[in-house]
Amino acid sequence: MSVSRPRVLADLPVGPAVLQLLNDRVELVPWSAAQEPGAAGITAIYTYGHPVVNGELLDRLPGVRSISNFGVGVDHIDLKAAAARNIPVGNTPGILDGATADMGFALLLAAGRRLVEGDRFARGPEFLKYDPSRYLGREIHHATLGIIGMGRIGMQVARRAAGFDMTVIYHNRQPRPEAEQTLGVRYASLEELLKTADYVILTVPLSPATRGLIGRAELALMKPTASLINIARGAVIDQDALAECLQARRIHAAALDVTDPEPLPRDHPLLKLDNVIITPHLGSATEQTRQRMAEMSVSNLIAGLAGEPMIFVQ
Ligand code: 8YV
Repeated sequence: MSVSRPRVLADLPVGPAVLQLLNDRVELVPWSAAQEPGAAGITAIYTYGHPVVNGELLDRLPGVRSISNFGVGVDHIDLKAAAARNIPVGNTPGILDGATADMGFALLLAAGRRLVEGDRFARGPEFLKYDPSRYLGREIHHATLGIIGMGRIGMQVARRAAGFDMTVIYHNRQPRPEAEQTLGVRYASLEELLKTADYVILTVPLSPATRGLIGRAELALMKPTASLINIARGAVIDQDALAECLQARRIHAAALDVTDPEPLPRDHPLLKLDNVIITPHLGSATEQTRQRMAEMSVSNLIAGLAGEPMIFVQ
């Protein structure tokens, strides 16, 4: 006798680690199933990647009792709309801070030292003779790092910066005295941070307050030798303004692990520039961290389907 499995809406495919943990306990149905007759039989949503969950979608899925997100950022989910319908949202907080901070630091090093440009050149036909005057970058050690967003990931970035003898300043909605004490970082206004830092790294969640936080005016405050690193969300930066700024070489470089949209249209101006590094949202992309994210998000999904409270919540 076949037992019917709970139907879970997911932006497929969800990846082997998740599938293995689910072990056929649920029936994953594609996002398009929300538009079809039978949508009422869907009892949970599993967000892998960043499919948008809004009130309109939830209204089409009256059977949904919980949402489980693979990842910590939940900006693609309308939390108010979920709360208004008594739908709990689980995510994977804490586990990916180290991996994401590592990636931020990798991008910082790569931007400062022109690693990707150098790699391209070293493989190309023009590299026929070593020339010590080529691809001079900017120093990282003893430089000033400005962290925008002193949350869990920002703090991990600050810890790494200490090993490079960097001076660390930060901007946050509220000053974080405990971070100042334990990490030796100093609070700065956004303006001071942008004017002072050699490296500006974005580690804020995307919210109405942070959307477009770095626009033309903010980029204009940055030093011509400074680099901008984004491991938050693409929409925190006005990308048109950034492309103009990089085209005119008004800052040293940018390194973006996130863009808006993701991926960028293949003809986007940012993709044509040599002073920008773009990676395909690899912040938490280590085997270990993504495995743990799969475990946490599947635990949340199973708990939600059983009508139990989410285990991991922001
Ligand atoms: C995730 C992320 O891999 O957790 C987050 O907020 O940005 C990423 O590291 C991504 O959300 C997967 O969907």
